[in-house]
Amino acid sequence: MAVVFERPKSLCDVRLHYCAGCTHGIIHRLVAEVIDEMGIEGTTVGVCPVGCSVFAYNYFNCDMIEAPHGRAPAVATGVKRARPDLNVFTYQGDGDLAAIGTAETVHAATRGENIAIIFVNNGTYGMTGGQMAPTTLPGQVTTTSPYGRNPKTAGYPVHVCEMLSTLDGTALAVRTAVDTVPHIREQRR
Ligand SMILES: Cc1ncc(C[n+]2csc(CCOP(=O)(O)OP(=O)(O)O)c2C)c(N)n1
Repeated sequence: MAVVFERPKSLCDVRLHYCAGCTHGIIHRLVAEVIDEMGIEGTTVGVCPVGCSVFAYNYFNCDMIEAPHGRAPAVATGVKRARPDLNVFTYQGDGDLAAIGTAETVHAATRGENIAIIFVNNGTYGMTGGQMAPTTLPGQVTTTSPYGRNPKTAGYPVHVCEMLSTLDGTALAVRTAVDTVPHIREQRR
């Protein structure tokens, strides 16, 4: 019988701790599928953030490093420069990447570091209870903006892809979504 669906080898056979409806599981799977497809599981190193995906090192079947509070691009830079033969990726939320880690993100991009950054933007600080994040949209309700984000007092959201795409060192900056099957397919591509 033909196998039509199976767990990627690069995803550990353990239960994910994410809440129902969270898309970290989908995105983990996509990353693992691509690692499998490229045959790079033995040469891949991932760097995890703070936030809900802080435990991503339990889920990927490759070498993983924990670098919380937005420092993942800096740690990934060190790994890639010391071992250019490795494939290095970071996996970060919007609180981690676009708030406390803005500087590391921008400077790794502008230096043109040869790493991949998987930026999971859910528009809130998920792990700590859904507070307003730098990427929260105007009018979006969060636990700290119960009447919706007001740009007059909370400022406007940071458009991370647009910001990074202005930098000469950025090789590729793409925004995709995982809310529908076509979007998931697009994201994988
Ligand atoms: C300096 C500091 N401030 C606040 C926190 C608390 N904290 C832990 S995770 C997190 C939010 C992470 O949100 P995000 O990166 O968007 O990831 P998500 O949980 O939504 O996947 C915060 C504020 C912290 N750990 N350190």
